[in-house]
Amino acid sequence: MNKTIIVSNRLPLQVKRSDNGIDVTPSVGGLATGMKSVHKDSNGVWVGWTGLTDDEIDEDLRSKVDIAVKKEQCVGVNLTKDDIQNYYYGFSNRTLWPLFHYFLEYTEFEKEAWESYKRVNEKFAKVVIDQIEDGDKVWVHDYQLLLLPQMIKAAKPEVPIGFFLHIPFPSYEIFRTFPKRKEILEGMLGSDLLGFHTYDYERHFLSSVKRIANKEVKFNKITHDNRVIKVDSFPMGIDYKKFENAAKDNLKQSNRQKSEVQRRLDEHLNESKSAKMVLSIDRLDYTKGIPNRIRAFEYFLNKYPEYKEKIRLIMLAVPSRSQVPQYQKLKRETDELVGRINGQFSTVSWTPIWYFFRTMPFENLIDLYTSSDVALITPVRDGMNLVAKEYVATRTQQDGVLVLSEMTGASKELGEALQINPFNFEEIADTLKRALEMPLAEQKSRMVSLQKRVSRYSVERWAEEFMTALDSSQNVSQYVEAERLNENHQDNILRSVEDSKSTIIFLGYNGTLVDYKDNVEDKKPDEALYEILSNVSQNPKLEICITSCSKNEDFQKWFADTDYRLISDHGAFYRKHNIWTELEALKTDWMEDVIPVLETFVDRTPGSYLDVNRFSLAWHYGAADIEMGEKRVTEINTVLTSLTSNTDLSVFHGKEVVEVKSTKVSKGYAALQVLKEKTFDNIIAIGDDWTDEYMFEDLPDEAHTIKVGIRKTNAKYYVKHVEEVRSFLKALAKQ
Ligand code: ADQ
Repeated sequence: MNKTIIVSNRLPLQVKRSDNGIDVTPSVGGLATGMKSVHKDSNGVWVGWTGLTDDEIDEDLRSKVDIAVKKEQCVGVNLTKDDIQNYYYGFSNRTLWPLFHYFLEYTEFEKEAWESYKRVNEKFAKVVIDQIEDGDKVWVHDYQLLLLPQMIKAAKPEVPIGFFLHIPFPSYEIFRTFPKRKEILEGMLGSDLLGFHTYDYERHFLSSVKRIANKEVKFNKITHDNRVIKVDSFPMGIDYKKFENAAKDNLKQSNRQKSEVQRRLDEHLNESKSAKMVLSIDRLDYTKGIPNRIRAFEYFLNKYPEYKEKIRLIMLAVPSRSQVPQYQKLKRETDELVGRINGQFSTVSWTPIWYFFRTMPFENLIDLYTSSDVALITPVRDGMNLVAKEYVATRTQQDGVLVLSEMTGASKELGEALQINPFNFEEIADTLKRALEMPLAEQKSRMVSLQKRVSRYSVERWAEEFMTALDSSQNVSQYVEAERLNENHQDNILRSVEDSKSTIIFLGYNGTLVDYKDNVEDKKPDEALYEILSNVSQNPKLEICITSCSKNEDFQKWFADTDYRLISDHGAFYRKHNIWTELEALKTDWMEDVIPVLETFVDRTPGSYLDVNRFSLAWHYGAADIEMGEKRVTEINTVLTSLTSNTDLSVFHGKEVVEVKSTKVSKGYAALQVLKEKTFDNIIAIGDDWTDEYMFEDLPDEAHTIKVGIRKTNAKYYVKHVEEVRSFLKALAKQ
């Protein structure tokens, strides 16, 4: 059975040394729940680090770990202490994490950590590749493994690879500062589907792909290495039922069944009718806006003193990445702030902040969620924030108010929450007051809408939709309507040649017969190509016509010793039996009027330039800022269309170029002229660029048309590479 290989930095397991060797317990986090249908229920495999480094265990124990994790359908990637220091605490958490959360001042870049990051991604690649069997798919998770998709794709090009980023993707202006920006993008582009929590992250990513990696982006699709990569947003959900049911059970419990935490919470709430509780839960991370929240709470107590002795902020912070200096600093800062405020405001019977610095069992989380009137969630940057959704799921009486930072991914979905800017203390304080005083009816109407949405888009649904999208991303024909040329099609075309009296084959040149090159010298035909063409031309039923944008002088040099028909200069010149003719006596006096117009665009668009050809003008914007270039294309089109109306001039938009030329200069037009002078009862046309599209369109319907590369096309079939064109020609020659 085909399986999905899930890859994340950590396995969803707790592996601990115990007296009898090794103890493995599955962890029950949100991701593991979401992945259940992909992993446990369908024979999937999860690849990741076990949490124990090579230095901590010997060979004997290692094999015990391997056996124990295998039982859980997992495979461990062996990492050393040094890997964890450099790849995990180093590059992942001191470089990528702060950079992607807009903390440029915390972003360190060390070569050693980068090298380790590459090395560890390779270690993961090796383990994943070992697991791959025919028909398998791979789903890679998160910022620790950004290079992995490309490493897998290079070894296993046919395997569908999905990637999901759990943290924000920063705007281009931030991402561009990063020394290894291109390598990171190339790594991610090994995927067939890239998922983000929100549309904004998706948009930021696409902008960097366009501007830094210089790839063709159309809507949410990227063309890269002859593949179409799909980018989409999949907002991650939670295991809704689990939280909802636990909250229902919590309400039903008798006094005796209550936990110690619940009893303490009850004590506070029973102190007076107006006692209120405000909750915050997060990992102790500088992205979560913890100091801002405490300061805003201090501001609140000063501004609204009537709440003293009535309100309590319960702050639960999970220890996290304590080896990274910024986290140690944050811990000190948080301790000091809590100490100061408690010192300043506490009375004999009241402390304003209860601060817990530890993880808590699930039951206690539920105690906190169900007992709090308000959840105050104030990250300065957060990919999604699941705590906000968990709070919503536990409010089974539909009361309670969610105050949520607009800098979280969750804020995009949770429109009924009271949203705040985490940098604005006054706004936080006022919103907290509003939340505390919100009438029950309003609380309910907001909570009902929130619950509807959060329960519908659960973590299971998230995983399901991602997998469905991964399956359909494989279907390139959704994007390219042409069919991939297969053996059957090829046999049909070969048979049509055999059955014909006389076949003409139109062949594009740069990008069709030779790999695409900019420089004339590099475009010269190689010996293998001469031989292939010569073999094809031995067949008396076949005539070759090479069509190109190149200049006729170059073509003449390269093909002087042959008798092929040649069409050069976009279709302006034609050679037959070694004699060149101009296809039309073409006027060029229109250029005087159009050049000044295009020059104004050159001046206003740094990096663009004007190419004055013999019969055409081309404005190239490939080296300009790509988004500005595309904006200018719309302007240019408007200006030129009005300028060229009532003339036989046309405006063409190609890849990073806008071209003005006579409608009589086109490969399609030239090909039709060739067809007029001799009757061919069979036509084959192969080409790669946008000028060939006019030929595909103009040729009779029964022509066999083949596009090279994955782009939208008028051709019937497509192949991916020049090599495939060459092998098609070899097959043709063998006939
Ligand atoms: P995190 O930054 O870890 O995740 P979050 O989405 O809030 O942030 O998830 C935290 C999880 O830990 C929640 O399920 C919560 O219940 C649990 N938790 C928090 N405090 C706890 C405590 N003291 N004891 C026990 N459990 C606790 C990253 C990104 C987020 C993104 C997620 C998922 O930073 O933006 O939402 O991945 O993609």
